[in-house]
Amino acid sequence: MNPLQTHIRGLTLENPVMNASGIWCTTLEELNQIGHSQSGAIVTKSMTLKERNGNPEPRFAVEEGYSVNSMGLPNPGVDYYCQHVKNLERGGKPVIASIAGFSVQEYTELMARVARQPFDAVEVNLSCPNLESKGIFAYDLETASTILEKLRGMLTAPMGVKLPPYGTRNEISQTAKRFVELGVDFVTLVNSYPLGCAIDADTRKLKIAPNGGVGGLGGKALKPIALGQVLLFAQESDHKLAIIGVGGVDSGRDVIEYLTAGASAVQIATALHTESPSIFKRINKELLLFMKEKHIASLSDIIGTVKSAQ
Ligand code: RRO
Repeated sequence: MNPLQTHIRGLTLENPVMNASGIWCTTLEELNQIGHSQSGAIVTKSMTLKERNGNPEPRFAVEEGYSVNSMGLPNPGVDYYCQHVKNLERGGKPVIASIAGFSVQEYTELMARVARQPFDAVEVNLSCPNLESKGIFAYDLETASTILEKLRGMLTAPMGVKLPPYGTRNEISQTAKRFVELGVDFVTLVNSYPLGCAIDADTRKLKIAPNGGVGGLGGKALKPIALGQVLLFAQESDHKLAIIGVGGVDSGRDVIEYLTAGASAVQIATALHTESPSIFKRINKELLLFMKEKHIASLSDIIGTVKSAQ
């Protein structure tokens, strides 16, 4: 048996580490590179109905311990991904389509198109931090529920939702319980924290240009925030939602922490950008070594097994 194998509802992954939407996954060439790597799955850039150039540069700053971005959803459009998914060099891995609309109707249209194609799951992005005038759909549970109720009926494959960090336990509890009722299969926790900022002390300049220099905070600084969301979503959903953890993963130990908190898999964003898709091989090697040292035969032996500090 493969000790790294894991499951996200109906999906089987040969290992629990994959790219996060947005990193190394916009063009066919990048997606094929993920396919050839030791990633456990391939996630696309969030696709919109029409092609987008995204925000003006500079729009992504990688700093010591964190990153800030305001990409603004640059992507070649849903038809590009629908056309290329059939020929993707996927290396036997599941392919997850990430979709991002600007209205309920747009989400419906996007789902109608991807549901007809050989994607293995759909991750509905309700948490893009960088659409200045639009707000974040996930922070409005009623609108989010309207979208997800419509989409659920259109897809037989697993449907997940990418969420932003929430500020209260109550919001997490209400969201988790509603998503279980709506038949959501998995949640991806979390998207970048929406109001990050990086400034250069020498020049006193903001490091990214769009949206007044404020954008999504990712990288190591996001990890404790994301871990808290994973822990609480697992508890508040009574472990009925599968969870993919994302935020600051760049070692085998990080993966163990997310799995212990309740995730079944993790995604990598900032560290993948810095290190390239060879990162998956390194992290899987670290994971295997950790498991051997601790006599852990299978990842299912640790998922959701967090212990209290006393
Ligand atoms: O493209 C982006 O600006 C972006 C997206 Br869609 C997202 O979901 N998260 C993020 O940090 N940036």
